[in-house]
Amino acid sequence: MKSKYQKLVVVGCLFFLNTNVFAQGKNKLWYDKPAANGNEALPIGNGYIAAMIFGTTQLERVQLNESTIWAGGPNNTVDSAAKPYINQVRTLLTQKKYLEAQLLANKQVTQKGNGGMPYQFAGNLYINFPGHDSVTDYKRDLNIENATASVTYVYNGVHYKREYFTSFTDNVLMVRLTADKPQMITCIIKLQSPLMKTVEVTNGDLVLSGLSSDHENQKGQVKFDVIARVKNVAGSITADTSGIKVNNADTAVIYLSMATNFVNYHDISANPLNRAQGILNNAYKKDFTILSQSHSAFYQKYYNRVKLDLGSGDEGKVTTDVRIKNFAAGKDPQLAELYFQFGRYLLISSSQPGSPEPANLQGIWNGDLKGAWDSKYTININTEMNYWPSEVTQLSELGIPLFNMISDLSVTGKETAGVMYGARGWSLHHNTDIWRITGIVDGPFWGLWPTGNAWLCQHLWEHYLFTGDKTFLKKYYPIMKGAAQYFEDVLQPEAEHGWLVVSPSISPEHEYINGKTPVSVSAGATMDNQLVYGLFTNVAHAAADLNADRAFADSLMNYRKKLPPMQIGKYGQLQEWLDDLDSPTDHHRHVSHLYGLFPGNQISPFRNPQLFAAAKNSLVCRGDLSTGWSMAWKINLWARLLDGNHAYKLITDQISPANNQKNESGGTYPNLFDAHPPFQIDGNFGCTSGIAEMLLQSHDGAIYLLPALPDVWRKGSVTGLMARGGFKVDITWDDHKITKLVIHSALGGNCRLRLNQLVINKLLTTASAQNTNRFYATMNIKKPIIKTDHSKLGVQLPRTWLYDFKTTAGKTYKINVE
Ligand code: FUC
Repeated sequence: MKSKYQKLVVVGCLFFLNTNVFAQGKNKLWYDKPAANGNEALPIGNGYIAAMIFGTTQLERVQLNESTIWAGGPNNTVDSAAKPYINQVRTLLTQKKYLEAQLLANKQVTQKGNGGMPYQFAGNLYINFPGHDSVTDYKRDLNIENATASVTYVYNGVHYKREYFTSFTDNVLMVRLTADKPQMITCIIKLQSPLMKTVEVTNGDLVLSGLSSDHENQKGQVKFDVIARVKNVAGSITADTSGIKVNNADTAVIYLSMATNFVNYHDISANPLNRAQGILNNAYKKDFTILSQSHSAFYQKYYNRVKLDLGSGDEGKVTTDVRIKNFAAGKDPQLAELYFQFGRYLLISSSQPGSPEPANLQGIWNGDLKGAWDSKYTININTEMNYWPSEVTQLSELGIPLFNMISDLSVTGKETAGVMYGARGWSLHHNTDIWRITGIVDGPFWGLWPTGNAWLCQHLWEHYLFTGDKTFLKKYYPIMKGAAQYFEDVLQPEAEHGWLVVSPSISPEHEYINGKTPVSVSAGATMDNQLVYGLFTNVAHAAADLNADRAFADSLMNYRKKLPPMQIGKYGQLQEWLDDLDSPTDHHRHVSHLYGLFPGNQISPFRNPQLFAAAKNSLVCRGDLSTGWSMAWKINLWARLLDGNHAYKLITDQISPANNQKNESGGTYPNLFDAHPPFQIDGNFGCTSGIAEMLLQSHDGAIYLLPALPDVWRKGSVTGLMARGGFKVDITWDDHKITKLVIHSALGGNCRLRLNQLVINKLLTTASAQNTNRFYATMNIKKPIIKTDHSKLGVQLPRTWLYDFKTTAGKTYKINVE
């Protein structure tokens, strides 16, 4: 037996060795107190399971999530009675009887069945440490460089440490409890859930079995199991249904697995207990350190692909909640770097290639049975925004769960297209859930928007543009085609010009004034026109690249000719609707008609400056302050408007302390989660994408380097951002000038660069004419209709230089720019 002194040395070494395992990184969130609520707790996850760590010393709470625990069961919400009313609403809109159209839609073209099922949290893991109430030297952190969290404090002269991660390689939640003196770990481990059916002890394991909720006439059918098992060094463990008791251990490691019966949206036949036991038995064979190393190595394969360096800020000096306050006051601009990487961390942790579900409104971290907007998928901006950073920040594979969902929706949406609209192809409205519902959710003001298929398909096309993956394009082409067929069948001739328009529809969640009454239902909203125009163009290009379906592509081009052009209204604004109905004092959070500027590519300062000026006028009128996601969208829009300082101003609006009392005020919670309010993760992802757009853009015929650099980022570097056509770009800049440029070409082809500076380099030739790289084909759009005085449409463009160089697939080019 070891002497007490020897044991002390061993435990002490382990304790401090562990500290080194989780090396101090620049990109850390840290705090000096436990979380008082979910907006202070720290998120970890692996795309299947997730947890929120509160770090309370006496009663630790770890919120548990499993991405497939949703209320209800397989169903769809197709309204078989809607079709004749949809036709009547169309007719009323053609006759410009807007109010009548609205009233009829309110009654008959509205949610009839359920409004989608909520995503639910699994429950909580509680760890009770008797007596640990007054502690000193408390620290809680989340290291996003290796995806681990920890809590340390001193109690009664003993240093305690807890470490947490959700293993990417073994799919378990791991919690290790250590102290710098032997036999100091005494605690009780419990599982609790509002969805609990039973809790049992089987061979020392604590097993909680639960069932998801009934909701809006749907029976809860997702069965799940959570299992906790403990491995201890020294001391003893006993277990009964009240929990697992650890007594006087040197170390205790909790292994926790979770699983459900969910197989896919129409199959819930799996055995959750077998699944959870299988996962746990496999992981339990491995020690904490081995699991931790493989977990972090797996994570870093994604995370390390992009590095952003904006210099040194206050990261080691002040806690993250204080950094947020300082940032809002104009200090510590480097916090944007942490926020950027935190968005990437959240995507890696909530959306893995094999994840059954894409990231939802709360990512994977909803802590309620019925969270905000059911914690499901809102397709009129929020779901798409979640995936804006994936391609450009080199996390392309993480889009796969979204692509899988689109594939499912193309099946469930076939019924909606056929039964509700009498059309081929597939369609859905502004919401869906794990069961892939496609009917109308909520009243027509929100739900009568059948254009989500076009927006989702943009992600399929963009994935191809970034990766050049033809196998992917071939697989998803029929889905893109199905969406296009739907619009071929439903587009309606508009009375005045004969343009083909989506009718009935809305400009998402917005209304125009008809006489004195606000009305939302409309025909030919600008966003719909842009979405359909983009879809038709992309499908035709896809057909050409696949050398297939020529006749269909030609028919789409014919339809495209008949879509409405964009229109510039009397205030010099880009019109949101077919008629000039915009108000210059309108601050609505949705900026749907600016889809063409971002994420679309139909508005360009170089190709159609008048539309560019009109989009800018619209955005100026809308103002800055809004919900979290709205401000995140505006960061991207201002980046596309080539105004880095305004984009940065919006980053400061977004990264400022959240104020829950004020609706639509945005902001950031202490744990860096974005506030709608309440917490909604799209703003995190949107801001990460916006920062990338400030540094690199590739949607407009060239790779534009540092297109919207704000004054405060005078010096810095970014490596690993992706441009369309498979180009990986590393940029270093000083005094706002590029000093170093490295480009890796994965696919070969012409590389066209746009810079704000003159470069003399033998490799580069001055570019003219069309870019020959097929991933850089720009979209020819229709000439806008202008109903304003042209003086409102002047644009001051930056002086830029365009260069070409030929690349070979697999080669890296260091370009001397000085
Ligand atoms: C849309 C937005 C709301 C919210 C919800 C989840 O309906 O208009 O602001 O983000 O989605």
